Amino acid sequence: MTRRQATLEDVAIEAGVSQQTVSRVLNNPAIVAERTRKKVLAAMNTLNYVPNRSAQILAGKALPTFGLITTSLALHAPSQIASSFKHHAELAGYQVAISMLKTGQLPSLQSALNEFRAQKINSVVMSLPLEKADAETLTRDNPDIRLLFLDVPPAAQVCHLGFLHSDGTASSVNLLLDLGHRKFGLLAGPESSISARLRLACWRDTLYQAGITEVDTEYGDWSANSGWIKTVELFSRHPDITAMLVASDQMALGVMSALRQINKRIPQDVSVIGYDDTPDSQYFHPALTTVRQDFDLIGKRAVDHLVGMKDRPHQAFNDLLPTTLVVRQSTAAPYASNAENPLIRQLQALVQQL
Ligand code: IPT
Repeated sequence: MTRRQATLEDVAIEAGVSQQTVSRVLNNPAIVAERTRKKVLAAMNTLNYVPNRSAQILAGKALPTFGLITTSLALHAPSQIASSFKHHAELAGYQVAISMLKTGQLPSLQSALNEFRAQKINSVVMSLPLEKADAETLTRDNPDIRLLFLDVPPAAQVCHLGFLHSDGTASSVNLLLDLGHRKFGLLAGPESSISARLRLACWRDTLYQAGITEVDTEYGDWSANSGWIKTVELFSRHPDITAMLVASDQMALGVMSALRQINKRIPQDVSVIGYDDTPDSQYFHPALTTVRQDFDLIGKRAVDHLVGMKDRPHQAFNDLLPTTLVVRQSTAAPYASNAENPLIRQLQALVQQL
């Protein structure tokens, strides 16, 4: 015998609230107090309640669902962001519909937005790199949708939540300079990526300020594979590099593997600093020194913004979260300057006497 489908009334009785409250949780969870919302969601769970989405759409109601348009989730950082956004959206009573795009071209972005619009989804996070003009066009052409961008130039007149790259990049260059490094190799992300360009510009600025102007740069595509290939290329031109700045931990994984293959020890011969601090990075061998972007925080903040943007949908803002250097075992003084260290010189003299 099939069980009768639970109704909205059943949920209200189970949760001890009015039917109107249940309906609010379904259509506009942000206006319901967190405790009440949790009680109603728990009752829905217990009763296996299935909301009638098509009726909601037919009634012209916006769904308590956020859209997420993201770049490849095979990349570690965007998948961390998606996971955190989904987690915090659920806590706030929202589902997340995901659209994963191969390119950030305007026509494919617009059709992804149209698809969300057809499903009555009117709050969307854009977790992929977009140029200023493209982000502004999408905002202007979709006034009925709240758009929050995670990777656009800070000058764009749109709603922007991102990371402040300058803190982390400058402190990683300064750590290496303080350790005595002078021969740097840079592995940037793709030139099409806004954040990759910002990180590269900041590395270079900090190095130039320290008088280091001759620095070779390679561009990867964020994958570990590109990290491997570009490192081999870089070291075939400059075997004397002692410090590598890498624009993502995933590429740093490939960098470290390539360095081992060409018989460079990390950190004795070459120091490596990544960018992201995805949870796996502390288990790289050696544990990776890297720049931390708080992916849990950006997911939570994105939810807060989408809920808050209800009243002021298109007032442009820049909310930049800090980045911090996390020093682990992949960085040390360069081998040559070890020889200049008085303690090491004394030890070497001792060894020679033996
Ligand atoms: C950025 C990551 O730092 C980088 O490693 C790569 O995965 C890239 O995303 C993919 O677009 S994080 C982004 C919020 C700038």
